[in-house]
Amino acid sequence: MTANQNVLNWVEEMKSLTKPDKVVWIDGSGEQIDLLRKQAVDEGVMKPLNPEKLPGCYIHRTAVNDVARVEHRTFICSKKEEDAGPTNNWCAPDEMYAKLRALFDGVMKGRTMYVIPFCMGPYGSNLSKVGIEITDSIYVVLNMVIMARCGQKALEFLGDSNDFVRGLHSTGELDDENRYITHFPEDNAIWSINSGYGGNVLLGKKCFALRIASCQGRKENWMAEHMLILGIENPQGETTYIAAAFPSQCGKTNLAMLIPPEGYKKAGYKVWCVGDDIAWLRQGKDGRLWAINPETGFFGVAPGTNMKSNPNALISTQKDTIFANVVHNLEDNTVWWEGLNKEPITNALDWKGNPWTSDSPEKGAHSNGRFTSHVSNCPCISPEYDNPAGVPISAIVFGGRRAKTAPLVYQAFDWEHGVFVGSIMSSETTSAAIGLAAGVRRDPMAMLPFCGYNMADYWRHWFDMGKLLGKNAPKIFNVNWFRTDDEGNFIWPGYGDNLRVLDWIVERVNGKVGAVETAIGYGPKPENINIDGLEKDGITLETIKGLLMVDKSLWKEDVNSIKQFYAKFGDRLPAQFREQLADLEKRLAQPPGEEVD
Ligand code: GTP
Ligand code: SPV
Ligand code: MN
Repeated sequence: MTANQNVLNWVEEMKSLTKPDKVVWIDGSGEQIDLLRKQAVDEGVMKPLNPEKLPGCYIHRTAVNDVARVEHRTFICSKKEEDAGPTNNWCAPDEMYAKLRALFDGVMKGRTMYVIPFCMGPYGSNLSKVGIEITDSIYVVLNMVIMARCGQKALEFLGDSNDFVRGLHSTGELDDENRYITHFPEDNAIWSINSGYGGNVLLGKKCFALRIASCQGRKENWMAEHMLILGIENPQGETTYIAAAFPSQCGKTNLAMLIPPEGYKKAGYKVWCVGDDIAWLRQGKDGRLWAINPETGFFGVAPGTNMKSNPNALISTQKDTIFANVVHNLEDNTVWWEGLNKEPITNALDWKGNPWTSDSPEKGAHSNGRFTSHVSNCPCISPEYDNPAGVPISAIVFGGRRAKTAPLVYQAFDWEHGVFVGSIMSSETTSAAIGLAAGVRRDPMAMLPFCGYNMADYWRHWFDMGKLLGKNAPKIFNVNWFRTDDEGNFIWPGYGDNLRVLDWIVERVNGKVGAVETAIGYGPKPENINIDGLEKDGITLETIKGLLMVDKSLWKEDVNSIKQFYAKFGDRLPAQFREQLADLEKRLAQPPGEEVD
């Protein structure tokens, strides 16, 4: 398929290490994929679902010990430990290669080795990059062809260049004590073994597009971020693009595909999804920051997805989708998960494959059960999604799950303050990774598990990008959809109604609305959050005032925990953060500020 000697040599080397019976190159053709789907069904890797109700859809189950990312077994193997930094697991490259060579030696005996050339980003974009994933999992192949541009064209885009990311994966024995998700940023290499769960094995996604790409971006003056990208089109037909970083399972897919509330729809607002998980951002010729979505599919959380919360995501899963770890409804050979609908399920298998009904005490789907579907299935996919230039970003939004401290929305005073706001992000942990302690953890820029180098250097890169962009830098905001009342219920209705908050953000970006200065940033005047039509949810101006309230005593506690977190980085912590923190403490000690324009 290629004459590129760098590619051929590397594939040959991996072949002699893993010793497969057979090698199959993925060319990206429909015929080959159809055959592989049939083969996967024959091998019992996945089951075809009801062809009338869910055409082209399949259900797969991972091993029960293999349902999410494994942060404790994920390594950044840079030569120097300090280059991985205090938030990553580190191992010297030689040591890790030696350990993994032993595990990979002969691992593909009796198996087929698939070679998947893929391109992250639109062909022809100066932001796009090629990777090659070698795997012995047909499930990986069938997911990769949804999630990335795969096959012959990716090799053509690479030409005879040696600049490609080398991904090696084997499901091995699925032994969780020998599970390793390892990254060698200095070699552009990723080695992953003993897992079959998407986030650990679809190497184009978190491993390449965030961990390796974050290192590449630092060297090449661009950014790889855990961000959705969406466009908001106003009734005049002008579209403003926003990139938003929320930690795993904190609402990126939902926000990226939101359906405007009735009033906005009637007025002519539209929301376009460019991406739901990852953004690569670079300064354009016009000086602004432009973003592409390097992926071509959604690897979305199934539970909670329904026709009310996220119709666009649900519709995206109604054809040509691979489901993992959800309920298999045997009654009509379809899928189900908690929060899909209230239909009683009488004859089904749960995510582990055991008989299950609605009366069973345990949940039927795993809370990290996922769907893999192509972006073209999404009714609101942006017409700009495949544009090699990307889309210009006007606002960057950070957010997390905070029951109390963080208000519904606030704006950073400027870029430097915005980087500080991103660095102090924190969120309640979710089931997207195995073995995380329950509670709140710091997750700067939603990149804690995904930054491929020392986070202190990563923040410095953010400051440098701000300098580069100057007056063209996007405005930075923070949101929190997850404040709860005393009974633990979410106060803000969320989902489609989040557009009401994005509306304020867009108005701020376009200089059309004022704000009030609070201790933590610029907040909206409560009456500037549009609540028309929310009376039915019991939302009043008073509710908004409550949601926007900055509780200074909680923030003072937060300052202490920020100091502890920053202390991990020692002298490497950017000096700007010490100033920002001192300014925050000063503001927390002062009376509230003035209204500003
Ligand atoms: P990853 O794919 O893990 O990166 O997750 P994500 O950030 O894309 O999160 P996703 O949109 O899949 O949402 C995760 C969970 O949060 C789901 O259970 C959603 O129902 C819930 N959720 C999303 N948006 C909102 C919201 O505005 N309010 C509330 N209360 N829940 C939300
Ligand atoms: C996340 O955990 O942020 C995901 C799912 O998007 S995974 O691909 O597993 O990382
Ligand atoms: Mn994610």
